[in-house]
Amino acid sequence: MTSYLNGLLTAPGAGMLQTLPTTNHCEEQSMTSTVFITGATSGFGEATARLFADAGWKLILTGRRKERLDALCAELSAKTEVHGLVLDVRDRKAMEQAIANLPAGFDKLRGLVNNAGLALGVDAAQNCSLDDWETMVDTNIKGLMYTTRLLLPRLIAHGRGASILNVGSVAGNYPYPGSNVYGGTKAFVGQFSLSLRCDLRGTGVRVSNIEPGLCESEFSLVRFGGDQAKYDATYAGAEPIQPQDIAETIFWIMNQPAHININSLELMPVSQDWAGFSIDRSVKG
Ligand code: NDP
Ligand code: 8X3
Repeated sequence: MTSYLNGLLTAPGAGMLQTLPTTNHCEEQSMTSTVFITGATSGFGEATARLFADAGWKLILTGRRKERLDALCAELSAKTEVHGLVLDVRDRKAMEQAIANLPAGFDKLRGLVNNAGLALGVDAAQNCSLDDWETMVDTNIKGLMYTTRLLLPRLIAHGRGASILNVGSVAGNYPYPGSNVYGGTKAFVGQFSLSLRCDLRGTGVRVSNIEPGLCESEFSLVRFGGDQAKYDATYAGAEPIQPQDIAETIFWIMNQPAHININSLELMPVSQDWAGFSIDRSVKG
């Protein structure tokens, strides 16, 4: 379900009451815009791809799972032009090659959604696997870094109205047991987003970081190694945010008037808040 109808763009959030006219929303509306979305084979990335397709944007979609990517590209091709790239964001050479060789018609970019990412495990640091830590760093930090650096020239060439939307997390803002390296990678995303804004001064390119809390997606299956019971327990009774909610938030941020930059946007389901400081009461006097 999309939340914009007949030229009306709706502010983010479910059950929206407030509608905003698209007129003057962005000077670029009249052009066909292209957005590059990493991690479009499930969750936020897939929902975001669908929403931008409904709005007529051209899509460059990436992910490692070819079958899923092919199916999505085929489906969305009925609505817009789509270019699929089976890519692992950790593979710098493959990223360089794919981005250098974007086909005509997809080589001018207005938007980048740096979404591909993952968490592996919730073990205490002293019990974690270094391999898992490296995978999170390579994906959430280095993959995002490669994508951003390689696409920056195209976004700068677009200039005013272009935007980079990074997907951070509440885990980058607040520590919780087992967030260790995952939280660290998302803190990087937040600080990198702010720093990018400084470097892009004068280019017209905007940078935003969304920081979602509990959202229902394959994220938790990946995090718990495919354990469906842990997945179910994570979301039970919590009414978590859905990928469609995130897609609408991303769409709203990237379609703000060209003179506005949403620096960061943190969102949680109403059911989630902060547990408060924890205290170890086993300390012997
Ligand atoms: P999903 O697991 O549903 O989606 C993750 C996407 O990232 C998939 O499309 C996956 O595709 C892609 N991906 C993972 N690793 C790589 C890689 N090495 N190269 C290319 N693509 C990769 O999870 P979400 O949609 O929930 O997560 C999207 C982002 O949102 C992540 O950055 C996550 O950290 C963040 N986030 C998630 C929250 C949640 O509670 N769900 C909350 C806050 C932030 P494929 O496997 O095909 O490569
Ligand atoms: C995912 C949200 O709270 O599991 O980034 O870290 S959380």
